[in-house]
Amino acid sequence: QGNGIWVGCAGGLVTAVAPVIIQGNGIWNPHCGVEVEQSEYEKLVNPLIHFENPDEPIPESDPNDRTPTAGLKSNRVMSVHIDPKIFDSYYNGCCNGTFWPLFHSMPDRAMFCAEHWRAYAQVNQEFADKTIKALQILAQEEPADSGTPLVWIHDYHLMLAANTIRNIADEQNLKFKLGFFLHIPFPPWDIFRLFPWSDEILQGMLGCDMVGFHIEDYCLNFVDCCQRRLGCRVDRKNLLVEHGGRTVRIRPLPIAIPYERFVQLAQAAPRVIDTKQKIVLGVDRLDYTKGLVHRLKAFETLLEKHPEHLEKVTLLQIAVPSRTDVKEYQDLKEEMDQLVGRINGRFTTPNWSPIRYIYGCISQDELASFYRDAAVALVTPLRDGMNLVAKEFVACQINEPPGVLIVSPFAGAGEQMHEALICNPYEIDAAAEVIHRALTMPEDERTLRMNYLRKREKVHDVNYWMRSFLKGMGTLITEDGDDVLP
Ligand code: GDG
Repeated sequence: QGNGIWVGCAGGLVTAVAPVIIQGNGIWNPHCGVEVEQSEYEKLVNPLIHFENPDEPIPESDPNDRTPTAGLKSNRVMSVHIDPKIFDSYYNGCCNGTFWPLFHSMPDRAMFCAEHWRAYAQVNQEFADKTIKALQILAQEEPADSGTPLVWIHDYHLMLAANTIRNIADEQNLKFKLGFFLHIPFPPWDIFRLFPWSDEILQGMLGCDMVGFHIEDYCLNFVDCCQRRLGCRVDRKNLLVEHGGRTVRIRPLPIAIPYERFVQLAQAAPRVIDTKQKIVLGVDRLDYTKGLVHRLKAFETLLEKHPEHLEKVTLLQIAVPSRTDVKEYQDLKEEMDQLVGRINGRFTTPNWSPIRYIYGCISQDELASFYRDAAVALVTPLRDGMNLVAKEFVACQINEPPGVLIVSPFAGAGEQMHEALICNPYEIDAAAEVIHRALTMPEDERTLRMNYLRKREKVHDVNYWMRSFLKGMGTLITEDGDDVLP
């Protein structure tokens, strides 16, 4: 950890948002880890608000500084200093111990704790205060005709901040637009209402002009909660919620990937996998929402029921360490270690092991090579906001004939990527059959399905997502003056 940021952990929000922010010379609030190459890091010029490491205050900006954290030394940086104990209650407690499981519809794993909630409210307040300061600075600096500043808040870590920002900024007559994007699912009303302070979350998010979710189901869940918990007037067809005398727009904006970048990575990546064997690939943060235990069991069932795959097919599972301070995650690691050991012990022969398990983070080049050369990708979360791995796999499938994508209907990606094989991860026997079908699918069917999948991701890439959000906010005017959603 240096200057309050962590380098080296992988995650969807970072992979999706950081490149567009870097390209756009924009602002970035890297409070939960950034994984970018050093050369890209140097271009990360204007991070605005981030957590400060109290032991290492941010030095003055030096234009000749070429170190990885140079971006953070810009004088545009504003730090949010959080006491480590509060941070623990906020991040490991409320964010990852409560919201993460609850919003993934796994309430039995969620803890409800007033102290964690207070820490969450405090951190959100501090982010809001810094944002107000930033708006004040912009108001003094910017010429009057330079447009309205956009505050774009990301994810479940900051669901209260918008309402606070709006109240203070309105009082001070500051010009701004407020947008929010949630990277995880928004749960149905019946799950959401389990959280004792759920009304405050809704009010927090309704401080925005527009709230974006990956898919329409999450939008409808949110609209439903606003109506049933707060009594708001809502328009389900047009996804509008009336609150505090304003109309808040709710939008499905499926996140995507930098498609061309992954194609290029796949073109350049060296061959790592021995192609004599068919590889079934899994790439996930080690998280209980990703369905890894179910997946290993489905693969075991495949080997049991279809012994023709013995010594011919290998499951290559990358599991990136994640939230290692949280007990649930430590327990999952233990369970995975045991399960991999048991299945390998059961089927391994002198020349072959059924599962290759990498617990760690690999380089993007190596990842692209795996994506390109795998015969099947298994994207089978129990619940997932979107899932970028499914999209990255498709982008990297440049070999002829291509491989097969298997995706869970409980991921946002499963809602969008209709040409993939759909697989319910809870149904172990059926999942094994889907893997068998993928491994034995005729070449022309594989090609047909993959062509459709690739076409969609190519057109609807992460820049399209970004532009759609900005258009929805009315902050992006295209050449023909059109500022409505595509
Ligand atoms: C959240 C939501 C939503 C993984 N292993 C390695 C590695 N990765 C990268 C992948 C991908 C990212 O991590 C994982 O993204 P996902 O979307 O699959 O999942 P979350 O981290 O849970 O992301 C999710 C996303 O936000 C965006 O809105 O899609 O639903 O949960 O980009 O490539 N990268 C490298 N080495 C690895 O070993 N370099």
